[in-house]
Amino acid sequence: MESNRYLDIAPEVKSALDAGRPVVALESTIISHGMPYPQNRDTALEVERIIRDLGAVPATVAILGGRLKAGLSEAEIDYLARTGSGVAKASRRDLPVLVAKGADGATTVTTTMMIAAMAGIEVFATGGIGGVHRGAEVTMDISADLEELAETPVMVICAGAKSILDLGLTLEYLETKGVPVIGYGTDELPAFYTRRSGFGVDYRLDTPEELAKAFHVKREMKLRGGMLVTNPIPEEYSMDADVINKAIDEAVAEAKTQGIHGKATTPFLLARIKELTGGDSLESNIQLVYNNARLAAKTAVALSDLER
Ligand code: PSU
Ligand code: MN
Repeated sequence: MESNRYLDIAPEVKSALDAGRPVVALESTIISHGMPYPQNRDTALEVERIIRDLGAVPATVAILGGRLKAGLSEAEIDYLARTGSGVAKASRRDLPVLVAKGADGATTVTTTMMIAAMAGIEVFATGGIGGVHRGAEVTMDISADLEELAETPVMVICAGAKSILDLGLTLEYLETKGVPVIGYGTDELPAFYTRRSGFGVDYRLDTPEELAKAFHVKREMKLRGGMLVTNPIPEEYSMDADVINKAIDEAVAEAKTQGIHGKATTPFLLARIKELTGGDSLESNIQLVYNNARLAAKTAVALSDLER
């Protein structure tokens, strides 16, 4: 990979990459804007442990003091967790100014993919991605995450998308942009808190080896862009669809009444859903992230076997 004078790769991550050993990237907006303290810190550290236990190296990504970081220390993760929304949520358009100012930023799916690709990391685990918001035909609120998936060669493993988004339009957008949407062990797009959405995925693949092979082939063909793997939440942690959808509808309506827009929309909706479901959604959220971390670690291991 091309060197980048603004990028710091943690020593452990660097030596794994140099040796062709598996590495999994992790985002930091989920830490600062996605969960309350201290669950956000504990989850971020546990995700790293899960990945290590499965033989891969975790690389949590963020911007600290204007440096693009691939791999954080425990103290840096704790800092992002404690500071919460006091850290800027950094998407693609935010990078130049944050770096020029020497500021901090929590990376979204978009910027985590960008920094992972700069570092040479191919697999990235998170909870949910951004997408086409409900009402986007009027508001034009479409997450930069979808554009990044079209451009940047990183596999993103998530639990589908929350129905704060218009899932049908999100799939249409990804189709237009040429992004493969894979269901892991399912033909149906998972809806984050629930295993089903009623929308089909493009392909079902059933093993980490199959995921790795598809990504490897894409790379060998030099095809631009990423791949979206949607991994359903484990049955025992999935939520009642009526309960969660009612909370989501209410949160979306409140955002509209209060005139919330731009980068504040997603964090507002996530926080309101958490309040409306009284913390049940937080436990589901944590468990699905662990589940995605396990799949990402196994896939990174399979990919490094193929590419070595
Ligand atoms: N959706 C979730 N949880 C999250 C996010 C989205 O279910 O934490 C975060 C991710 O960092 C994602 C970002 O990349 O929000 C998308 O923000 P926006 O919709 O403003 O693009
Ligand atoms: Mn948006």
